[in-house]
Amino acid sequence: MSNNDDYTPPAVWQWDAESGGEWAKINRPIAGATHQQDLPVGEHPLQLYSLATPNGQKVTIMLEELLELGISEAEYDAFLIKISDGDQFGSGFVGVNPNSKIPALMDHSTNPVTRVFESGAILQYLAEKFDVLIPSDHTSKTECRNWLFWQMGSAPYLGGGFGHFYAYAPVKMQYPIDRFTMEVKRQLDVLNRHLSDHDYMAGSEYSIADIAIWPWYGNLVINNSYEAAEFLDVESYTHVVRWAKQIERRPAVKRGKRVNRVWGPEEEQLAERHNTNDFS
Ligand SMILES: N[C@@H](CCC(=O)N[C@@H](CS)C(=O)NCC(=O)O)C(=O)O
Repeated sequence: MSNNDDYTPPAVWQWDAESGGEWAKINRPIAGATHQQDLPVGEHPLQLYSLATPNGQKVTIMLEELLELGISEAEYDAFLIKISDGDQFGSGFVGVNPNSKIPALMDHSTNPVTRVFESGAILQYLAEKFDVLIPSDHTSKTECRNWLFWQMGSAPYLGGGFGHFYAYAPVKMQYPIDRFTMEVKRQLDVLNRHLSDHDYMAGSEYSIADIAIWPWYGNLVINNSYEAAEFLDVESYTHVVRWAKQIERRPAVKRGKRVNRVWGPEEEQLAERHNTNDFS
């Protein structure tokens, strides 16, 4: 691999499996299953295959919020997908998500069983299925979707761009760090301006827009991601910090953050979730 400023791309790119970086061993330029591996199925209607990254947390927070609202049909089993071990390339997982990324959900309450992948699609599916956490009036519902899709388009710059080059790349390179820091600070300013006169992303009601955005930008401003709070001067985004801390206090968020988490302090971990008592 060349780290030089004078790198000239070859005519045809070749896969260099040794390219380095924390996630290098799971990155591949091809899709599809690498091995036969069936997925386990628990007893609840909803079967989640995930890991407690920000994209994974969106869905476990959503499911815990549904249960908090007393919706027992939202009971779920959450199985751990270890992406660093390549579980996302097992044949069973690829059958649920051909894109080989967590989170992925199977709804066994429908006939035939419904597969749902892409965290934004999963949030929308669950909100529509149970008719909650998405506003009902036309304007607020549209606003909720605006911010949900904003998150899906924006977060890759935060995770795949800023987070990758600031925290995970094998060498610190100023050009990509500057480029993605600029974009992430712009995104934080977008949120800050919006939250300066809105309680939540879609208005006065907490919704799937907040549930999508909080695991990325909420965690970032309360310094749970990339240890970048000082570098990004997150304290200056006062409205985002206010919103993030308010959401962090929700019981469903406290539980949802722990599901499929296998790192950090012991009391914040819960490798698999099969019923409410698993949290105690
Ligand atoms: N747009 C997808 C992104 C999902 C995603 O990037 N998942 C990551 C973890 S946060 C993953 O499974 N990575 C494994 C891999 O890239 O092989 C979503 O929101 O569901």
